[in-house]
Amino acid sequence: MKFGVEFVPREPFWRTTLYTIEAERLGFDYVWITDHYNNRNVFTTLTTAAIYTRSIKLGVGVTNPYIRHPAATASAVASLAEMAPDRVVLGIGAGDRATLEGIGIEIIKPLSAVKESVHIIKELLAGNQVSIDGSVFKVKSASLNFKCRSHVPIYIGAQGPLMLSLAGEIGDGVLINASHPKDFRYAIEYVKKGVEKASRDVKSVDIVAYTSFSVADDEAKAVEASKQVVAFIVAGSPEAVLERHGINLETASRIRELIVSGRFGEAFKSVTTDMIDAFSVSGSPSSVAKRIDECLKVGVTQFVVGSPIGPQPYEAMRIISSKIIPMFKAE
Ligand code: F42
Repeated sequence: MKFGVEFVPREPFWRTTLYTIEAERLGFDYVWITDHYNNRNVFTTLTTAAIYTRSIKLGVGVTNPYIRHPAATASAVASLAEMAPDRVVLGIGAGDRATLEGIGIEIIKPLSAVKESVHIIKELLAGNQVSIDGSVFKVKSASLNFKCRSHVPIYIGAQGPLMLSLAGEIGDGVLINASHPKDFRYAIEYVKKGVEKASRDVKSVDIVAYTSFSVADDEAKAVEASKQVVAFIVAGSPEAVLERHGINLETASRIRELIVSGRFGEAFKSVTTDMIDAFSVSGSPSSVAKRIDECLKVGVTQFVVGSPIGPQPYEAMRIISSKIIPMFKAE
């Protein structure tokens, strides 16, 4: 099992950089930086991280075809790969609807947009000239004026069945935003459909659990810290997903209303134990290790610890490094 850590660049650069340096020192294989226009820029953040680290893989986690044209994304990752050869990984997905709609960008034909983007980016990174008359992108003639120095694997951030299948068909990896083995089992079935369609080996796809994670020596503190993130996940989850986990739809809908009306404290208090179990990996080192093991058994090959990481993220990273990673690296 490979281990990654996700940072949302809401904080000043020095802090994300410091956390990334620490993640590398503590034995994490990957750092993934999220991409939303209203946070600090993903490429600037990764560039700074590249300067101060030597080996950790630098993941764009994830960009989308709407905020930046795929040709511009290709140029950005190729530039980053020049600074950090063999360390750059590009994640791309449909994009966060709420954030994009807020600035007037509509997610049109997301499946085609991601598929065509991956094609454009791969060709440009390979040094080829691209022209495509796609259903989303019309590229007459594109090429980069410089060579991409190393291979940049392309991962697809996917939730829906068709996007998961597309990831299996064309991705070097798939980033699945979930925390429960049930969800990974469901998702991997669709990834496998794409793998079969393309006559590939499932082992060639890195299956990444992009989790909401919280660990502390004190189980109760770890669980408490995950409530805020879980409340937002519950509020944004489709009914089918809530039903898969046996979540009471009325309570979920109440949490959604409380969040929409800005009554966050009440929303967080309404989060139940089964919601925490379904939408986060939270608890003491031994209980989270058990969950990671279950994920491994259903086919996850990279485990990413995402927000909140723990009541004290710095301390949580140390716990993961000393008590959890060694259990899975020894295998
Ligand atoms: N989004 C961000 O904006 N920033 C991030 O940093 C980010 C990180 C991230 C990490 C992991 C991850 O899994 C997702 C992440 N996301 C992030 C969210 C991501 O961008 C997507 O919003 C999220 O994955 C949900 O997308 P989805 O894969 O479920 O795809 C949606 C759009 C969907 O509805 N998919 C359907 C499906 O079955 O997969 C397909 C819909 C479809 O078929 N559409 C047709 C088409 O051609 O695309 C026709 C629709 C039309 O418009 O005509």
